[in-house]
Amino acid sequence: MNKRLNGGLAGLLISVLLAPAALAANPAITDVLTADPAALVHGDTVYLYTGHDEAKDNKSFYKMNRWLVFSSKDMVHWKNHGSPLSLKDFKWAKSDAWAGDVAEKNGKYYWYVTVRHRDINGFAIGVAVSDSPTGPFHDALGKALITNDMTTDTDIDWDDLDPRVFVDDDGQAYLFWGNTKPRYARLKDNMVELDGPIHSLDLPNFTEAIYVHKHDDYYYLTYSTGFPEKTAYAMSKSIEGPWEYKGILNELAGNSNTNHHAIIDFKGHSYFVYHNGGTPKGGSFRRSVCIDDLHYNPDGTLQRVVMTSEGVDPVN
Ligand code: FUB
Repeated sequence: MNKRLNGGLAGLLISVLLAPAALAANPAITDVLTADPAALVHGDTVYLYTGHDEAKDNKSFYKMNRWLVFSSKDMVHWKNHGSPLSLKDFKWAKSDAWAGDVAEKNGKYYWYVTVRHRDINGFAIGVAVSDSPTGPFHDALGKALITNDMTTDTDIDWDDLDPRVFVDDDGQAYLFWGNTKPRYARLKDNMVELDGPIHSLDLPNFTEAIYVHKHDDYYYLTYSTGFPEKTAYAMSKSIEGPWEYKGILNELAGNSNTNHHAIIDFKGHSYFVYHNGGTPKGGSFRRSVCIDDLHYNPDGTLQRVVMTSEGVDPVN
């Protein structure tokens, strides 16, 4: 073999061998703008459910008409499953396909979403259902599950948004939601009816994006606080509280004035999934999902999230 060719092949081989494995980076999704992440672990796969920011710039407000689904087996490579749910799927909705959350129950997948109601003033929460985590989803009720006239103790019409659905170890499902005032209610086994009254919670400086998860012996309630938003958290031994406030979990998310998040355990690691405006021309109305590690202290408290450009390592 000629010496030059031999050197070229050897060089190629060395560079292939020394090349780093696929590395993650934040934002984790860059081919489309993604906001308000929700995440669901099913077997060896994570499903990521997001809103779609379509605003042309960051000067005006949100332009959001549909939701998106992605999946990954390693937290680094994400498959785009397109948009199996949009505003048009809710005949009673007017506009604003805002934040949602997904849970599995009895072999079906329930996607709770925020929209503005066409006939009842204010924001509302609808629920879509599918036999598959990637859809197609359809309106499970043909009407809203929560409307603004069900919660009359605030004088704003955007207090019924940002649903978080949490299914406890005993199978009981709970819906948490709210802006300004955090609320929750039990869900019936059919996942499309409330099972009892709507309760209010008392959390310091609550803005929105309430999220509840369980890890080992504790329940964690995380939420956006202030504006621009940081993420704060509280802990409890019971899903019904009382919740003990523990402080800030995540600082301002760069150039995004909102800080919507989800928390999952997957393949032995814990993750904080959030959004910032980290793509070119990104910002508060042009957001992108990011993923960083979440660490628990031995006493169950949470270490403050370190938001990184590098993102997380792949897991197998
Ligand atoms: O995406 C619209 C709204 O911004 C969400 O409902 C809030 O949580 C905030 O992220």
